[in-house]
Amino acid sequence: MNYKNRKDFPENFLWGASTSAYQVEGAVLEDGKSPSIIDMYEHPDDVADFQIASDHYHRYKEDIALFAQMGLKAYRFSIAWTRILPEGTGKVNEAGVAFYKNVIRECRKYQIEPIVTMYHFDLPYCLEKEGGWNRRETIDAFVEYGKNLFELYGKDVVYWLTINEQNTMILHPGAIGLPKGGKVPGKKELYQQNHHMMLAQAKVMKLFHEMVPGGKIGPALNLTAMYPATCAPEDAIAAHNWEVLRCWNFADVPVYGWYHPLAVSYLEDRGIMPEVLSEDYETLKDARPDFIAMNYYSTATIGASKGDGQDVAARAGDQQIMLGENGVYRPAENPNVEKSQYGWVIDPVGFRYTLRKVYERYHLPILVTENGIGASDQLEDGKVHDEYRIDFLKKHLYQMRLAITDGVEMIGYCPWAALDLVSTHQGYQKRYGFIYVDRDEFDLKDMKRILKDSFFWYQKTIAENGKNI
Ligand code: BGP
Repeated sequence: MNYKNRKDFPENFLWGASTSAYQVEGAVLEDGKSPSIIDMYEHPDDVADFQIASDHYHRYKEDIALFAQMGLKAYRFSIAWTRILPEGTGKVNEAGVAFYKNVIRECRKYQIEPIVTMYHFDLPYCLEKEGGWNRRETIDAFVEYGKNLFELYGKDVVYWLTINEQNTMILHPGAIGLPKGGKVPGKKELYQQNHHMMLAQAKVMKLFHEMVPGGKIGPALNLTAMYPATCAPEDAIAAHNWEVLRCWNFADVPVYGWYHPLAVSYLEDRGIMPEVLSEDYETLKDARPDFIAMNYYSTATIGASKGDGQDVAARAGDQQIMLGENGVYRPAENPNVEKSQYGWVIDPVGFRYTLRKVYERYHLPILVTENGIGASDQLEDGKVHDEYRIDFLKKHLYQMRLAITDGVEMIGYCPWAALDLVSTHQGYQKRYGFIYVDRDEFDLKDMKRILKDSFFWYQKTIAENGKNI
């Protein structure tokens, strides 16, 4: 729909940026922190690991001062469970507690709203060794971790995210790494893990509302609209299949307390329905998020499964992510969209479309917790001319402004990433930040922070509250 006038971004719009603990902090075994699964997983030999990352653990003051200079109103970061409870449960590690107190205090010093992700792919390894999310005990461990966080930081943090991209962890477990010599768990096991995470999330949201009056909490999923490859009805059904199985089934549970009926039929038919106790439904129904957080990078285009052995293919540029499923859907090319250097579809209009769908479905305000373009930025004469990033963000914000005009209620926008950090499969070759971190894969150099052109563009955009968009 075209409009004569576009609505402005809301006055208190949270212009932010994001990171996650394991990708930015480094100091993986410092000050009492224990390893998480990410630290123990196998990663490609030719890219940086997470030992040092961007050394944010030691440089957070300098980094947050730069975020303030950029004008950020919000900083989304994750707390490493393994810094707070190195044994997964039990004894609290004071040094870890102090680190995040300091991060939050620095944010508040500059009137930056801290947005905390409780769990960003980094389950304590000690819990994984005992069975991880396969066990119901891990639900209790997550609730205990949540209770600690709400006691420690509930007074200072309003916005909380439970679990980052649960759908990625379940649908593409290899995307975050695999245990050494290990194999991807089977689907039945993964959906059982999913159910336990759903219960953990519901219990934590309930506890949060009891412990942090006035606070707001929500899930952070990777959500994306699907296009049918053609106007063939079979393609439309396939696109709907995958949209439900990939997105709505993960967001319906926290909001409505139910598994989508299409997903239940699929799971039962394939013999991979998790064990669900009758009291579990009460637990799921007993909790509700205050908002939906979503990570958006791309849309997908979907054709009907042909069952000819060629439905499944690796996502372009990413051998860890297999797309397509016999009898469900097969991925298709979309000739109407561009792609990034890494083969990711660039679709700003799809962003508006996804925002509309999410709002229409859940009637909850939306916080965008990731969006951005990974590129091999080049440092030349002390500058990084990342005009492709400016172009990407500008186009996405333009479409978000249209979504706001459409009536979608937006809380804020936290692109990925506040500063350069380790990409899980491409290390520092693929960068996302507004701030360049001067290190290579293995040569740490001086880790100097250098402001990219996109930094100044975002600074101006925030100062004008998006009027230039
Ligand atoms: C999201 C994750 C982030 C980040 C981002 C970019 O799925 O939540 O942690 O990794 O994707 O991904 P990549 O670094 O693989 O390009």
